[in-house]
Amino acid sequence: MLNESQVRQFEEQGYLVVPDLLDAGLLDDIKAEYKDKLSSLCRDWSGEGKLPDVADRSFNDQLQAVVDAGLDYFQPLDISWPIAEFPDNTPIHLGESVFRMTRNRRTLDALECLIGTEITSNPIQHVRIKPPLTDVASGENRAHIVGTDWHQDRAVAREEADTTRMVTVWIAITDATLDNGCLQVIPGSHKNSMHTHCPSTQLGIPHDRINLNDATPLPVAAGGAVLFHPLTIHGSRENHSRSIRWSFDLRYNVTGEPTGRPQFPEFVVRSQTAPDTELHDYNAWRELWMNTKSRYANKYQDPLSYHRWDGASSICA
Ligand SMILES: O=C(O)CCC(=O)C(=O)O
Ligand SMILES: [Fe+2]
Repeated sequence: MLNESQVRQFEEQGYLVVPDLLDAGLLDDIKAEYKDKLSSLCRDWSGEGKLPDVADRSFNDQLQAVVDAGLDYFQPLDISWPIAEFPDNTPIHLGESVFRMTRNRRTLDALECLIGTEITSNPIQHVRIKPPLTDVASGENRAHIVGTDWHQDRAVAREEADTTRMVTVWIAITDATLDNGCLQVIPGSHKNSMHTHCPSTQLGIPHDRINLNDATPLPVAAGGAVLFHPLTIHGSRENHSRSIRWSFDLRYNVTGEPTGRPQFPEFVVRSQTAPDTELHDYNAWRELWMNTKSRYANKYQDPLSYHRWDGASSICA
Protein backbone atom coordinates (compact mmCIF):
# COMPACT_ATOMS: atom_id res chain seq x y z
CA MET A 1 0.00 0.00 0.00
CA LEU A 2 1.14 3.53 -0.70
CA ASN A 3 0.59 6.34 1.78
CA GLU A 4 -0.94 9.69 0.87
CA SER A 5 2.36 11.45 0.40
CA GLN A 6 3.57 8.71 -1.97
CA VAL A 7 0.40 9.03 -4.06
CA ARG A 8 0.80 12.82 -4.07
CA GLN A 9 4.45 12.48 -5.16
CA PHE A 10 3.35 10.25 -8.07
CA GLU A 11 0.60 12.64 -9.10
CA GLU A 12 2.67 15.79 -8.83
CA GLN A 13 6.05 14.57 -10.07
CA GLY A 14 4.97 11.69 -12.33
CA TYR A 15 7.15 9.11 -10.61
CA LEU A 16 7.70 7.40 -7.27
CA VAL A 17 10.61 5.37 -5.93
CA VAL A 18 9.44 2.37 -3.87
CA PRO A 19 12.16 0.50 -1.95
CA ASP A 20 11.82 -3.26 -1.40
CA LEU A 21 8.97 -3.86 -3.83
CA LEU A 22 10.20 -7.44 -4.33
CA ASP A 23 11.08 -9.49 -1.28
CA ALA A 24 14.48 -11.15 -1.01
CA GLY A 25 13.00 -14.60 -1.73
CA LEU A 26 11.52 -13.60 -5.08
CA LEU A 27 14.66 -11.68 -6.01
CA ASP A 28 16.76 -14.78 -5.31
CA ASP A 29 14.36 -16.99 -7.30
CA ILE A 30 14.55 -14.66 -10.32
CA LYS A 31 18.35 -14.61 -10.18
CA ALA A 32 18.53 -18.41 -9.79
CA GLU A 33 16.13 -18.94 -12.70
CA TYR A 34 18.16 -16.64 -14.95
CA LYS A 35 21.41 -18.28 -13.85
CA ASP A 36 20.03 -21.68 -14.92
CA LYS A 37 18.84 -20.26 -18.19
CA LEU A 38 22.14 -18.56 -19.02
CA SER A 39 24.14 -21.65 -18.01
CA SER A 40 22.02 -23.75 -20.32
CA LEU A 41 22.49 -21.31 -23.20
CA CYS A 42 26.24 -21.33 -22.52
CA ARG A 43 26.34 -25.14 -22.56
CA ASP A 44 24.62 -25.14 -25.96
CA TRP A 45 26.94 -22.48 -27.36
CA SER A 46 30.02 -24.32 -25.99
CA GLY A 47 28.74 -27.53 -27.57
CA GLU A 48 28.50 -25.74 -30.90
CA GLY A 49 32.06 -24.46 -30.49
CA LYS A 50 30.96 -20.83 -30.25
CA LEU A 51 31.99 -20.28 -26.62
CA PRO A 52 34.67 -21.62 -24.25
CA ASP A 53 33.41 -23.83 -21.41
CA VAL A 54 32.10 -21.39 -18.78
CA ALA A 55 29.69 -23.76 -17.04
CA ASP A 56 31.15 -23.20 -13.55
CA ARG A 57 31.42 -19.44 -13.74
CA SER A 58 29.22 -16.76 -12.12
CA PHE A 59 26.30 -15.14 -13.97
CA ASN A 60 28.39 -11.98 -14.48
CA ASP A 61 31.34 -13.91 -15.88
CA GLN A 62 29.17 -16.04 -18.14
CA LEU A 63 27.48 -12.94 -19.53
CA GLN A 64 30.85 -11.32 -20.11
CA ALA A 65 32.07 -14.41 -22.00
CA VAL A 66 28.92 -14.38 -24.14
CA VAL A 67 29.35 -10.69 -24.95
CA ASP A 68 33.05 -11.23 -25.73
CA ALA A 69 32.12 -14.04 -28.11
CA GLY A 70 29.68 -11.74 -29.91
CA LEU A 71 26.67 -13.96 -29.12
CA ASP A 72 23.25 -12.42 -28.63
CA TYR A 73 21.99 -13.11 -25.12
CA PHE A 74 19.26 -10.47 -25.16
CA GLN A 75 16.40 -12.24 -26.93
CA PRO A 76 16.70 -15.62 -25.15
CA LEU A 77 16.56 -13.80 -21.82
CA ASP A 78 13.85 -11.30 -22.75
CA ILE A 79 10.23 -11.63 -21.69
CA SER A 80 8.68 -10.50 -24.98
CA TRP A 81 8.75 -11.26 -28.67
CA PRO A 82 10.46 -8.75 -30.99
CA ILE A 83 8.28 -6.08 -32.59
CA ALA A 84 9.66 -6.99 -36.00
CA GLU A 85 9.50 -10.06 -38.19
CA PHE A 86 10.96 -12.97 -36.21
CA PRO A 87 11.67 -16.61 -37.10
CA ASP A 88 9.63 -19.25 -35.28
CA ASN A 89 12.70 -20.54 -33.41
CA THR A 90 13.10 -17.15 -31.72
CA PRO A 91 13.73 -17.87 -28.03
CA ILE A 92 12.02 -16.09 -25.13
CA HIS A 93 12.26 -16.53 -21.35
CA LEU A 94 8.90 -17.30 -19.78
CA GLY A 95 10.07 -18.44 -16.36
CA GLU A 96 7.87 -19.23 -13.42
CA SER A 97 9.50 -16.57 -11.22
CA VAL A 98 8.96 -13.95 -13.92
CA PHE A 99 5.25 -14.83 -13.84
CA ARG A 100 5.30 -14.51 -10.05
CA MET A 101 6.98 -11.11 -10.42
CA THR A 102 4.15 -9.87 -12.69
CA ARG A 103 1.67 -10.87 -9.94
CA ASN A 104 3.77 -9.61 -7.01
CA ARG A 105 1.36 -8.63 -4.24
CA ARG A 106 3.20 -5.49 -3.12
CA THR A 107 3.26 -4.23 -6.71
CA LEU A 108 -0.47 -4.77 -7.14
CA ASP A 109 -1.23 -3.15 -3.76
CA ALA A 110 0.75 -0.08 -4.83
CA LEU A 111 -0.94 0.02 -8.24
CA GLU A 112 -4.38 -0.14 -6.60
CA CYS A 113 -3.61 3.20 -4.97
CA LEU A 114 -2.78 4.71 -8.39
CA ILE A 115 -5.20 3.14 -10.90
CA GLY A 116 -7.80 1.31 -8.79
CA THR A 117 -8.68 -2.32 -8.20
CA GLU A 118 -9.17 -3.54 -11.82
CA ILE A 119 -5.63 -4.19 -13.02
CA THR A 120 -4.31 -5.82 -16.21
CA SER A 121 -0.73 -6.82 -16.98
CA ASN A 122 0.19 -4.86 -20.11
CA PRO A 123 2.32 -6.87 -22.58
CA ILE A 124 4.89 -4.12 -23.19
CA GLN A 125 7.61 -5.57 -20.96
CA HIS A 126 11.34 -6.25 -21.09
CA VAL A 127 14.39 -7.41 -19.22
CA ARG A 128 17.48 -5.19 -19.46
CA ILE A 129 20.72 -6.84 -18.44
CA LYS A 130 23.33 -4.31 -19.41
CA PRO A 131 27.02 -5.24 -19.47
CA PRO A 132 29.72 -2.66 -18.71
CA LEU A 133 29.79 -0.26 -21.67
CA THR A 134 33.45 -1.05 -22.32
CA ASP A 135 32.49 -4.68 -23.09
CA VAL A 136 29.72 -3.84 -25.54
CA ALA A 137 30.46 -4.20 -29.25
CA SER A 138 30.77 -0.90 -31.08
CA GLY A 139 27.60 -0.11 -32.98
CA GLU A 140 25.36 -1.79 -30.39
CA ASN A 141 22.63 0.73 -29.64
CA ARG A 142 19.66 -1.27 -28.35
CA ALA A 143 18.05 0.28 -25.28
CA HIS A 144 18.08 -3.14 -23.65
CA ILE A 145 21.88 -3.29 -23.68
CA VAL A 146 23.24 0.28 -23.60
CA GLY A 147 21.80 3.58 -22.24
CA THR A 148 18.21 4.47 -23.09
CA ASP A 149 17.33 7.65 -24.93
CA TRP A 150 14.76 10.11 -23.52
CA HIS A 151 11.20 9.03 -24.27
CA GLN A 152 7.67 8.66 -22.94
CA ASP A 153 6.20 5.17 -22.62
CA ARG A 154 2.85 6.33 -24.04
CA ALA A 155 4.75 6.87 -27.29
CA VAL A 156 5.92 3.27 -27.60
CA ALA A 157 2.30 2.13 -27.63
CA ARG A 158 -0.36 2.60 -30.28
CA GLU A 159 -2.48 5.74 -30.42
CA GLU A 160 -5.58 3.82 -29.31
CA ALA A 161 -4.00 3.64 -25.81
CA ASP A 162 -3.46 7.40 -25.47
CA THR A 163 -6.08 7.72 -22.75
CA THR A 164 -5.43 4.35 -21.10
CA ARG A 165 -4.63 4.66 -17.41
CA MET A 166 -1.27 2.93 -17.28
CA VAL A 167 1.75 2.78 -14.96
CA THR A 168 5.27 1.55 -15.69
CA VAL A 169 6.92 -0.47 -12.93
CA TRP A 170 10.70 -0.45 -13.37
CA ILE A 171 12.32 -2.97 -11.02
CA ALA A 172 16.00 -3.10 -10.03
CA ILE A 173 17.38 -6.65 -9.83
CA THR A 174 20.92 -5.43 -9.16
CA ASP A 175 21.49 -2.11 -7.38
CA ALA A 176 20.92 0.66 -9.93
CA THR A 177 23.47 3.42 -9.37
CA LEU A 178 24.66 6.65 -10.99
CA ASP A 179 27.66 4.72 -12.19
CA ASN A 180 25.92 1.69 -13.68
CA GLY A 181 23.10 3.47 -15.49
CA CYS A 182 20.09 3.94 -13.24
CA LEU A 183 16.84 5.31 -14.60
CA GLN A 184 16.53 9.10 -14.88
CA VAL A 185 13.40 11.20 -15.23
CA ILE A 186 12.29 14.76 -15.91
CA PRO A 187 10.09 15.43 -12.86
CA GLY A 188 6.66 16.88 -13.65
CA SER A 189 6.98 16.19 -17.39
CA HIS A 190 3.82 14.02 -17.31
CA LYS A 191 1.78 17.24 -16.97
CA ASN A 192 2.61 18.18 -20.56
CA SER A 193 1.44 16.45 -23.71
CA MET A 194 3.16 13.81 -25.77
CA HIS A 195 6.33 14.83 -27.57
CA THR A 196 7.10 13.90 -31.15
CA HIS A 197 9.39 10.86 -31.05
CA CYS A 198 11.95 10.21 -33.75
CA PRO A 199 13.00 6.72 -34.80
CA SER A 200 16.79 6.98 -35.15
CA THR A 201 19.20 4.65 -33.31
CA GLN A 202 16.42 4.37 -30.70
CA LEU A 203 12.91 5.82 -30.60
CA GLY A 204 13.44 9.06 -28.68
CA ILE A 205 12.65 12.75 -28.18
CA PRO A 206 15.18 15.14 -29.77
CA HIS A 207 17.29 16.52 -26.92
CA ASP A 208 16.71 20.16 -27.83
CA ARG A 209 13.03 19.63 -26.90
CA ILE A 210 13.86 18.67 -23.31
CA ASN A 211 15.23 20.71 -20.44
CA LEU A 212 18.08 18.39 -19.56
CA ASN A 213 19.02 20.54 -16.56
CA ASP A 214 15.99 18.99 -14.87
CA ALA A 215 17.20 15.41 -15.43
CA THR A 216 16.97 13.56 -12.12
CA PRO A 217 18.78 10.21 -11.77
CA LEU A 218 17.00 7.69 -9.53
CA PRO A 219 19.40 5.23 -7.89
CA VAL A 220 17.49 2.26 -6.41
CA ALA A 221 18.75 -0.70 -4.38
CA ALA A 222 18.05 -4.22 -5.70
CA GLY A 223 14.41 -5.19 -5.14
CA GLY A 224 13.30 -1.56 -5.25
CA ALA A 225 11.36 0.03 -8.08
CA VAL A 226 10.44 3.22 -9.85
CA LEU A 227 6.76 3.61 -10.71
CA PHE A 228 6.04 6.22 -13.35
CA HIS A 229 3.31 7.81 -15.45
CA PRO A 230 3.17 7.02 -19.21
CA LEU A 231 3.92 10.63 -20.11
CA THR A 232 6.88 11.02 -17.73
CA ILE A 233 9.98 11.67 -19.83
CA HIS A 234 12.66 9.17 -18.84
CA GLY A 235 15.75 7.37 -20.04
CA SER A 236 18.76 5.73 -18.51
CA ARG A 237 22.45 6.38 -18.29
CA GLU A 238 25.18 4.17 -19.71
CA ASN A 239 26.73 1.45 -17.57
CA HIS A 240 30.15 2.86 -16.64
CA SER A 241 30.70 0.31 -13.86
CA ARG A 242 32.61 -2.97 -14.03
CA SER A 243 29.61 -5.28 -13.56
CA ILE A 244 26.16 -5.84 -15.00
CA ARG A 245 23.16 -3.59 -14.40
CA TRP A 246 19.90 -5.54 -14.47
CA SER A 247 16.29 -4.35 -14.42
CA PHE A 248 12.85 -5.41 -15.60
CA ASP A 249 10.21 -3.03 -16.85
CA LEU A 250 6.61 -4.13 -16.54
CA ARG A 251 3.48 -2.15 -17.27
CA TYR A 252 -0.05 -2.30 -15.97
CA ASN A 253 -3.28 -0.66 -17.07
CA VAL A 254 -6.90 -0.43 -16.07
CA THR A 255 -8.64 -3.60 -17.27
CA GLY A 256 -10.71 -3.10 -20.41
CA GLU A 257 -8.69 -0.11 -21.67
CA PRO A 258 -6.47 -0.65 -24.75
CA THR A 259 -2.96 -1.86 -23.92
CA GLY A 260 -1.47 -0.19 -26.99
CA ARG A 261 0.00 -3.49 -28.18
CA PRO A 262 -2.93 -5.72 -29.12
CA GLN A 263 -0.63 -8.20 -30.90
CA PHE A 264 0.69 -9.44 -27.54
CA PRO A 265 -1.26 -10.94 -24.62
CA GLU A 266 -2.74 -9.07 -21.69
CA PHE A 267 -4.20 -10.71 -18.60
CA VAL A 268 -6.00 -9.67 -15.45
CA VAL A 269 -3.74 -9.65 -12.40
CA ARG A 270 -6.24 -8.27 -9.92
CA SER A 271 -9.96 -7.69 -9.89
CA GLN A 272 -12.24 -6.82 -7.03
CA THR A 273 -15.38 -6.91 -9.17
CA ALA A 274 -14.62 -10.25 -10.89
CA PRO A 275 -11.90 -12.07 -8.92
CA ASP A 276 -12.33 -15.24 -10.98
CA THR A 277 -10.98 -13.41 -14.06
CA GLU A 278 -7.51 -13.16 -12.43
CA LEU A 279 -4.92 -15.36 -14.07
CA HIS A 280 -3.03 -17.38 -11.46
CA ASP A 281 -1.91 -20.29 -13.60
CA TYR A 282 1.71 -20.19 -14.78
CA ASN A 283 1.17 -22.62 -17.67
CA ALA A 284 -1.79 -20.63 -18.97
CA TRP A 285 0.36 -17.49 -18.94
CA ARG A 286 3.14 -19.27 -20.84
CA GLU A 287 0.64 -20.50 -23.36
CA LEU A 288 -0.72 -17.00 -23.93
CA TRP A 289 2.76 -15.79 -24.91
CA MET A 290 3.54 -18.87 -26.99
CA ASN A 291 0.32 -18.35 -28.94
CA THR A 292 1.69 -14.97 -30.00
CA LYS A 293 4.56 -16.82 -31.61
CA SER A 294 2.20 -19.03 -33.59
CA ARG A 295 0.39 -15.95 -34.86
CA TYR A 296 3.33 -13.71 -35.74
CA ALA A 297 6.44 -15.83 -36.43
CA ASN A 298 7.80 -15.47 -39.97
CA LYS A 299 5.34 -12.70 -40.84
CA TYR A 300 6.29 -9.20 -41.89
CA GLN A 301 5.58 -6.66 -39.13
CA ASP A 302 5.04 -3.06 -40.13
CA PRO A 303 6.81 -0.95 -37.44
CA LEU A 304 3.87 1.45 -37.64
CA SER A 305 1.57 -1.28 -36.35
CA TYR A 306 3.49 -1.01 -33.05
CA HIS A 307 3.97 2.75 -32.76
CA ARG A 308 3.07 5.85 -34.73
CA TRP A 309 6.45 7.44 -35.49
CA ASP A 310 7.61 7.36 -39.11
CA GLY A 311 10.36 10.00 -38.67
CA ALA A 312 8.69 12.31 -41.20
CA SER A 313 8.28 15.21 -38.76
CA SER A 314 10.58 18.17 -39.47
CA ILE A 315 11.84 18.02 -35.88
CA CYS A 316 13.38 14.62 -36.68
CA ALA A 317 15.53 16.05 -39.47
O1 LIG B 1 16.01 0.77 -18.02
C1 LIG B 1 16.12 1.42 -19.06
O2 LIG B 1 17.17 1.53 -19.66
C2 LIG B 1 14.94 2.13 -19.64
C3 LIG B 1 13.66 1.64 -19.09
C4 LIG B 1 12.46 2.25 -19.72
O3 LIG B 1 12.48 2.99 -20.66
C5 LIG B 1 11.18 1.86 -19.15
O4 LIG B 1 11.16 1.14 -18.15
O5 LIG B 1 10.14 2.28 -19.69
FE1 LIG C 1 10.46 3.62 -21.17
